Amino acid sequence: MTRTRASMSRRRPPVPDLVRYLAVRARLVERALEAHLPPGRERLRQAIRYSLFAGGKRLRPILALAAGEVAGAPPAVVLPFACALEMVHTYSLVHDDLPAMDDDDLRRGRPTSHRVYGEGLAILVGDALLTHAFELAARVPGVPPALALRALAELATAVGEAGMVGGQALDLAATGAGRRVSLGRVRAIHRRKTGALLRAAVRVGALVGGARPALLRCLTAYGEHLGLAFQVADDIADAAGGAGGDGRTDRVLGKATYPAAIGLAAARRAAVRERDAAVAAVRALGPRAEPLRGIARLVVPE
Ligand code: GRG
Repeated sequence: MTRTRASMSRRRPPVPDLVRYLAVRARLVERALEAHLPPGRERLRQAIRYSLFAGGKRLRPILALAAGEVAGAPPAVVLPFACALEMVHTYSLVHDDLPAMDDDDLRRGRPTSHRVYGEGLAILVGDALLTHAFELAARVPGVPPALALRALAELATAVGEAGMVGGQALDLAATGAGRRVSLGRVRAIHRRKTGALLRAAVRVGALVGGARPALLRCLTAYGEHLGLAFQVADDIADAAGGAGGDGRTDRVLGKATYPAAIGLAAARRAAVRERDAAVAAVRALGPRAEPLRGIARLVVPE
C-alpha cells in the first residue's frame, strides 16, 4: 500500500494508560526482535532489518502479549510467539508489495523492500522471515510442550492456505474484476487475509498462557471481531482518501472492499458493529482485559 494507514487512528488520542501499555510492550518486542536478528554484514540481513524495523505498530505481538496476560502468562513467556507473529506480518507486507502482487513503491512512508534491494532479495526477505518465525515459535522455554505445539500449529494454519496465503489468493482473484463483489466474498477474503493472523495472535497468547476453554472462546471471539473491524477500518481509510501521491486507491485498483460492496456509510456501521462485538466478547473478563478493549476502540474510534 502506498500510504500510511489510518487504522489505530489518530482522530482521538487514546487514554494515557493505554498509550503507556502499548509503548512498554512494543519496546519489549523491539528488544526481543533485535536479539534474534541483530545487525549483520550480509545484504540479506540488512534487507530483513530494513523491513522489520521500519516503524510498525507491533499490533499482533501486543495482542498476543495482552491475551497471554489475561490467561496468566507473563510477557516473557509469550514473547517468542509475539516476535514470530511480527515476522510473519512483515513477510506478508514485503511480498504483498512485490510487482507480482500490489506493486507498491512505498510502505510506511519509505521505499518498499524490492525498490531498495531488488525483487529477488525482497522475495528472500519474506522467505527468511517466515522461516525465522517458526524457528522462534518452536523454541519457547517455560511452556509445556503440548501447549507449545498446539500454538505452533495454530500459527501455521492461520498463516497458510486456510488463512493469510489463501486469503491473499482470493484477493488477487477478485482484484480488478470490474464488477461488484458480494459482501460475503469480501468478508471471506478479509477473514482469511488479515483476520486469521489477528485471531491467531490472540489465541496463541491465550494458549501459551494455558487458557481454559471458556476463556479461549471469549478471546477467540474477540480476535475474530477485531480482525474484521481492523480490515474494514483499513478499507474505509482508503476509500475516505488515504491513498498516497500516485492515487492508487483500492477503488482505482478494483479491490474487494467493504465500501465497494456496501458503500462507505454501511461499511462504517459494520466496522463499529465488529468493534463493539470485540469489546463485548471480553467485557466479562474485567480489568485485566482492559488493554484488549482499548485496542479495539483504537482500531475503530467513535
Ligand atoms: C503476500 C502471503 C501474502 C500475504 C499478504 C496481509 C496481507 C496478505 C497483506 C497486507 C496488505 C495489507 C495492507 C493489508 C491490509 C491490512 C493492513 C492494514 C495491514 C497493515 O497492518 P498494520 O497497520 O501495519 O498493523 P504496521 O505497519 O503497523 O505493521
